[in-house]
Amino acid sequence: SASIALASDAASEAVFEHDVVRNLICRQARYPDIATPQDWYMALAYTVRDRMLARWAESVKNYALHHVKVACYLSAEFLIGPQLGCNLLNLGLEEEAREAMDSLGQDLDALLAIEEEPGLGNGGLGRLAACYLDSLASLEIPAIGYGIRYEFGIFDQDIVDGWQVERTDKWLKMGTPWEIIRPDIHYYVSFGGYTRMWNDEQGRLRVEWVPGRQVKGVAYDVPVQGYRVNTCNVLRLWKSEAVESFDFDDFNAGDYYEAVEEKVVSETLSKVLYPNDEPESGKRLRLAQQYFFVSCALQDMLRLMEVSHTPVERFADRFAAQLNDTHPSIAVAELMRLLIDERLLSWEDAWSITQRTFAYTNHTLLPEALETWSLPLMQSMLPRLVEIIFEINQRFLDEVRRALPGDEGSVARMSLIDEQGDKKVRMAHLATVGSHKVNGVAALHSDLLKQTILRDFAAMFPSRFLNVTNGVTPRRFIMQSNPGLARLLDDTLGEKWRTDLTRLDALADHADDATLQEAWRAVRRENKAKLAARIGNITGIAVPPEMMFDIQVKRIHEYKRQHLNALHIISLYQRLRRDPTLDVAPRCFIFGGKAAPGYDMAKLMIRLISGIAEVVNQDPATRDRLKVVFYPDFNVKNGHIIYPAADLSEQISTAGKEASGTGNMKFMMNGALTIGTLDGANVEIREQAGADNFFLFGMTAQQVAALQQSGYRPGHYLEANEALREALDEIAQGRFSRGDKAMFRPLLDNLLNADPFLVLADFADYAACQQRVSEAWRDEKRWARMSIINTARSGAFSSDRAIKEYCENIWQTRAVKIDLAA
Ligand code: DL6
Repeated sequence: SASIALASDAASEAVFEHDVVRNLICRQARYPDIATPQDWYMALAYTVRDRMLARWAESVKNYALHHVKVACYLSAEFLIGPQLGCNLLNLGLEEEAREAMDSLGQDLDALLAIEEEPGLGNGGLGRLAACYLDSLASLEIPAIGYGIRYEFGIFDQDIVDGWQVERTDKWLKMGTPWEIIRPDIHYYVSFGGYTRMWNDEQGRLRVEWVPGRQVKGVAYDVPVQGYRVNTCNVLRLWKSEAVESFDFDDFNAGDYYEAVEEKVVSETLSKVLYPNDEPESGKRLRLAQQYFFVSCALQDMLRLMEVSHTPVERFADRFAAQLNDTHPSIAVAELMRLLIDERLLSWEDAWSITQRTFAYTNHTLLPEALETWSLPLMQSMLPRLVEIIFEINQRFLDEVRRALPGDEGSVARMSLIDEQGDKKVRMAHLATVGSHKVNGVAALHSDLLKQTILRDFAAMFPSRFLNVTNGVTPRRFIMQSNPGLARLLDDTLGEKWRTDLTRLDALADHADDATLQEAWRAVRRENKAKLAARIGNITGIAVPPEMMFDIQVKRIHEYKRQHLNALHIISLYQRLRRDPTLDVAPRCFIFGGKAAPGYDMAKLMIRLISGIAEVVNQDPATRDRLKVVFYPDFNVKNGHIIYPAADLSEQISTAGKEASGTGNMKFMMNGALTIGTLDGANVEIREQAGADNFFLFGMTAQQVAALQQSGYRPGHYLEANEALREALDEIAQGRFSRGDKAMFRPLLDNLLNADPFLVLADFADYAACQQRVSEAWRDEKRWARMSIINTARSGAFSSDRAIKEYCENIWQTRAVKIDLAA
């Protein structure tokens, strides 16, 4: 494998070109004269993949040879984004590929543009998992990502008449060149049935799970190439299949349809990704998905122990397994089952291995997002797992009772089973009890985690809790998305920032340098012109690139408060209409993001933004100074063009609600200034950038909690603020709904009567802060300086920093150099 990799490395552009044509013929069965762009894309992708696979083989060989510890990232979502561009970048093949395609009469950028992205995640949590895989490979850490190969990822979003319309994401319709199917790597996963106890020949008490049915999980591998290193790791995704493609007994008995049905039901398991922000209750299939991929992953890890002749007792020395939120937390009980029922370890030994193997990352404090599963549902689907959970719970609560004698309140609060009403299994408790480390994803979030939902656990096991602030990969989010900025950084600082983002810091010394500022503005102008052209193409709205681009892209959610942004736009619009001479910085407000299909309020927020756009963009009084755009189908690929074009990044969630945010980091790296609350990682972004280079507004998390406790009255804020009243009034009058006064009633009623995310309470301060933004924008030099400093101080938000912390503080994993020449 090393020699194959070296041969391709040494290869000239002519060999690359030759390989593309060979792949076009041998894999696509097409010859150049009749090849479509899709054929060329596939041929190029296979050519790149071949170069990765040679490195992959060498990486795997080394890991096995040296019995290294492997970090396993268990996640129901991996939002990996388009692959071709980042693989070319990481392999250092961009120029070679561009020239080769050029001489074949093909434009590389056009081919990059036709790639379908695998939408195997909802948003931040799934994208974080993908950034971490990129960093693990780039830092040469042996790692495997384990997840689900959803046939349909997150839905595609159209905007029709201002409303979100969901379309099935058929990302596999043309096939994907990035996966390698491994029919030989498959496992059986049981569901339903019952358990029975028996004594084996040695007199040991054994438990057997007699399943009602089984599903087969087949490995689909996606290679993950590190940046300019030889490490190539794997993302192993499981696809569900029927145990036998056809049940021949049924078939022969003439029951053809029953046989086919079994196949259809089994394949349903990995069919579709569930959108978040919707109640989980009753979603049997979702629980089945979680258990399915986790069981396959753990069986795979046990197999890897076997092939390397390592005794199972050493499992925790060979694997560190990170639970990305509670979605994979059933793994705690499943590893126990595999160790005690199948490997015949004692409970104590199995528990010690389990706790040393797992660590758990919490990504949300929102009560509605905390996973619980109905106990009866779990009992019917996973009877053996429930028995094990009961045993874990009993032993754990005994420990609690010993530590806190007589404190039955703590026992009830900490129990893995919620006994109030219909019984439920609390997955965050299972993950916390079964892990040796628990982390939040930003400093504030980790503190709040210890003060709120996991307070009792933090008091009992203080050393288990830590913070790892999220990070994002600068490969995708600077080098690939913003090549102009990357070149300018190279010219100013040299290239070392590319592998050590903290080196950007030196840029701050040049923040006032007029030449740098001019070059900086030129890069930004170009990025904005590109986005403006795209917006024109997609929406028909003409946006002048000279305007300030004020951008909020993220999932649509009440706590993220896109409606606060919308209310401010309305009030700005009203002021401008009233006084056309008003001196406000011309701005283009750009929104993007998907609403969960069942989340009516979020969908209404999209409709409101579209309605405002419709009015404001047409009005001759304002159309040269205000533009509003809803950019449809925000995804990783669209992010590439959006982040580098932002002047202002909107991070305006109610303090205490956004665990971290990662979009905020992508914007900062690309030189956007942030307007934000003290929430999630905004707090650390402001610390890094300096208070002068961040637009802060709003209540703190403490003030939010205090106000809510003392009885929040939105009416109070309404009475005190005329602009706010007028904005809400104009919505109520149907101004943004083509005269329909009923359309936004639910949204207005919610704000006026409950306002759970304190939009009205923060409005005045937000509007005042936006005024300061406008003033700062007028001073070109000041703005450029602030922008440069933001990029300079963004080094702390590289996912490389986060992964190093995971390795040192949680996983105890080390880099392994893959040397092709050795
Ligand atoms: O940690 C990644 C990402 C954070 O940046 C966001 O702040 C947070 O909302 C998100 N959490 C989820 C939780 N979903 N569930 N469960 O997506 O995680």
